[in-house]
Amino acid sequence: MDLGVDFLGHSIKNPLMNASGCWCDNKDLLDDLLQSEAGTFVTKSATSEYREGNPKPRYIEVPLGSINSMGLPNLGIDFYLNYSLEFQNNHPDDINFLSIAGMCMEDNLSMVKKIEQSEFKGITELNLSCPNVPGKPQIGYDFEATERILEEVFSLTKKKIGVKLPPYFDFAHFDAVSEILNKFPLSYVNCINSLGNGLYIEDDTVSIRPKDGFGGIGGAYVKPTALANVRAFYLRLNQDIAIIGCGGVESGKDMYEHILCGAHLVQVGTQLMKEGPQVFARILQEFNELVKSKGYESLKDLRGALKSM
Ligand code: YRO
Repeated sequence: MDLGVDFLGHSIKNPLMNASGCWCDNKDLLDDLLQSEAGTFVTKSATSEYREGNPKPRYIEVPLGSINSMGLPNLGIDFYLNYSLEFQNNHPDDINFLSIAGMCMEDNLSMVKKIEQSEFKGITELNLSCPNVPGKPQIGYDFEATERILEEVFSLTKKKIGVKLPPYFDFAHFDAVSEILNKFPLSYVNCINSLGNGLYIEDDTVSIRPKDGFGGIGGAYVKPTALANVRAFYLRLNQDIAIIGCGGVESGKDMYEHILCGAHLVQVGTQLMKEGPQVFARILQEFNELVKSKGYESLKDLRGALKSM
């Protein structure tokens, strides 16, 4: 089957890519993604300046997934923007995603301005798990702050912007967030970021050093939550807002389920960290066999086609 996707007018050779934060924080890792079978890629969430991030160990793999409290280690917006500009010069028909997660509103707005003033033709992903005022939850869980940041961002740029959302668990929250997102000319939403502040214990001890062991959960643990969020937003958002699915994708079947729920593109995080960039070729092959056996002739027929009982 032809796995090409038309994503907001850009043609992408297949729907698979990395999840932000995974295999994308420096030039060598990003170059590995370019060499892989992934259809496109997203860079590590950037801040205005370089950040060392939290003390290690800050990421561990566990049998059913991963836990992390990386603390936003990144090379700063200039590096990821320059990498993206060089990429588009060398691959004029392709696009990539540039993720930003400012440490405060000003930080986000100055990065958006910088991107606006550049020749960047790809899509900016605003990570709504970025810090809010101390004592408040992350922006994505503070609906007034979510609306405020989107108002500010869209007042500064005409370029394409998507948002990375944390997982939501309540229909009232799906409704409230969708109502806000539908007010803006958003390109897409990406569901989901890691499931916040889990705790993994080994030998009576927490398994990562920062934050007394609390960290974001990824992998098989989060797939049902990820699929629910993809589906919930697919059913509520304006038709012209695309969906990226992220969470628990280890196999062609997982990728298939995300698209069935409404995803246009599908991201691989924990499994990419476990297996390396060869993961994309394997999942794509498994996906291809599965859609063929199910009798689908195009991705368009599959997308959103989840059946009710
Ligand atoms: O710790 C991280 O850098 C991190 N880990 C995640 O699983 N998701 C994220 O969005 C981030 C970066 C943003 C933040 C959680 C550190 C505020």
